[in-house]
Amino acid sequence: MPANESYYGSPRTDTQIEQQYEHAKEAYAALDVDTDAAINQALNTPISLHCWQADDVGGFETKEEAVEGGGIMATGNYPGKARNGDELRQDLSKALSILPGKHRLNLHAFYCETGEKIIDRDAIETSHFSNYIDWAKEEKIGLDFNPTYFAHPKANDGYTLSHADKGIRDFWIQHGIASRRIAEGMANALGDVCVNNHWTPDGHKDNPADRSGPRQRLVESYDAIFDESHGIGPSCVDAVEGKLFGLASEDYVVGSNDFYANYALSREKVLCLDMGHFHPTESIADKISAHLCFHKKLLIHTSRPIRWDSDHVVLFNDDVRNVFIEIARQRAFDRVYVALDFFDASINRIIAYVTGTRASRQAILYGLLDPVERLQNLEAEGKSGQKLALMEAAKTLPFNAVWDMLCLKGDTPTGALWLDDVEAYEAEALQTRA
Ligand code: RNT
Ligand code: ZN
Repeated sequence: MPANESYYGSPRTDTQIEQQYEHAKEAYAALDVDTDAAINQALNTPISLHCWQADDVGGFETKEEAVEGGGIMATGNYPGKARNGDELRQDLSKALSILPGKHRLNLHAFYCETGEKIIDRDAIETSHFSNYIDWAKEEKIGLDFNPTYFAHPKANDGYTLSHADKGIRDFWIQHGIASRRIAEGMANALGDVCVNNHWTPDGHKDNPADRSGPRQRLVESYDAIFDESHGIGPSCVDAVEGKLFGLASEDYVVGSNDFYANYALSREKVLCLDMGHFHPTESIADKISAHLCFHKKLLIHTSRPIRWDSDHVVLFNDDVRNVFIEIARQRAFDRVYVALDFFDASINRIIAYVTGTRASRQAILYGLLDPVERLQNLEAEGKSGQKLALMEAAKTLPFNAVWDMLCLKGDTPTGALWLDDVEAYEAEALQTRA
């Protein structure tokens, strides 16, 4: 192949991309859609990249023996996973270099770097994340955080914050408080806010006789974590994430969506909706308008369940498009935080990051290109047939030309041309990892 060609598509000049864009711009303008504004907004909508795709949700704690599980599991053994913080940051820098738009890094507490010292979860501090803070400054991105209420000996019973044993609950409460201090510390170091998302695996495999006790204890534990007396400022933005079931909690999850929707509303916390955490025929796109009648903000975890909460790499499919069309139709982009949540250990992990992040940003752009004014006017006039037909026609507008323009403005390759770069990185940096 000549030097400027790629197995993954035909590279085009800026002029070619611009010319195609001009045609697309006209097609959208005919429906009152401003493609320039949509590109700008899509580029400026932050997407928080989850650190855990890089190492299959393993974490980097210094500990005596490995502890696994806690309701989530990555499957696959593709070579090259990040073995420490340096490799993780190196991989993320590579991914960021081929991703258009604004990003953040979403860290989990068990990615702390404590050197030789064993420091348990109730005692970790912002200083154990200083390498990430320095890196975030270099990359000019924000940081988000998550307490890790799993993969720990005190999570082996399947209960943490809702455990019947007060000693175990107290340990996890201290971890929750520590996570909030770290989130505040990271936010202040970067002059930003930090979304701190709480998810616990607590639940029961089969027919618990008491469904109420753990839920009441979970309320009390969270109330202790969020107590004002800790003096944690508003730069730590706490969110809570519910779930339908997990591995070994198939029958009962203490922190269900109903639980957290009510908790978040009554305690003024952000409600997190993960696309994989509902019955397979439920769509979170339909839930957004219901929750936004009451909640000020939502955190969306873009994910892709296949038959169950399998956390597959996000693709540009109807589910994720519908979520962002819905947010666009409600003009609610300033009321949602967007974060990714998937992990696939069976493919090149950089490809997983880039594919899932680009798909999420494509869906954001797709939502912003929806001819919402016209559609809502038609509906208001009772022209439901015309509305439906226009919705259908909008699906095949020249979206790709607008996306390519976004890539050009975001200084990244179009299509799948970035794969050449990832393959070079794999040969140079990943294949040497044992
Ligand atoms: C688990 C939740 C949660 C996790 C991360 C690692 O089902 O989706 O968000 O994936 O905390
Ligand atoms: Zn999630």
